[in-house]
Amino acid sequence: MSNDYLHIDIPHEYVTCLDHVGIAVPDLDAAIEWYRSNMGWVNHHQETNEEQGVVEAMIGPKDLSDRGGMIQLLAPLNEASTIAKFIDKKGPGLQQMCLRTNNMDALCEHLRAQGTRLLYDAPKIGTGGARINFVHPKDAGGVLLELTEPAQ
Ligand code: CMX
Repeated sequence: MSNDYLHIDIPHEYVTCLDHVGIAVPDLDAAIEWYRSNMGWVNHHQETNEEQGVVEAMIGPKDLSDRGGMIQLLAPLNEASTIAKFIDKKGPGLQQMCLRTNNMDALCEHLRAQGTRLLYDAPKIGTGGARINFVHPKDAGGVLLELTEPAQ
């Protein structure tokens, strides 16, 4: 495998778009209903991720053909959940921003080479089987930055 990506300054060919922003919510159904009745957005995908301690919904406009970023509503599965801790500490609200990559391994190598801290040594499984990792908020200007490589 080529190591060329270690020598580039900006890995623009690997980071393709803003995928979603994640909002911590105490009540998933109530949050879905708020976006339906106020914005007309619908729930396109819902799943439980035990490892991440969340039940989540990906919401967006009904017609996704003109697709921009979506909103991920994140409710805690239990008190030990990252989302439960976030809500306890800061209250409900914006918890993360997620950028999409087409090459998670190359991007993570590049970030580590810059001294940027990633939360996981190896990507974990996120929404719809995507490979995910996170940049620590202290290394990303106070934003918890998720990276996602969608499943093929
Ligand atoms: N956004 C911005 N800053 C955050 C943050 C967030 N979501 N969460 C924590 N921080 C800040 C804290 O305020 C703290 O800052 P100060 O030291 O100035 O107070 C600092 O980061 C470290 O906080 P901490 O208390 O040491 O660590 P936490 O226990 O709060 O954990 C983190 C923080 C990022 C390691 C944890 O939230 C994590 O592992 N996140 C990744 C997993 C995740 O978020 N899963 C849910 C979503 C799943 C999905 O998207 O699929």
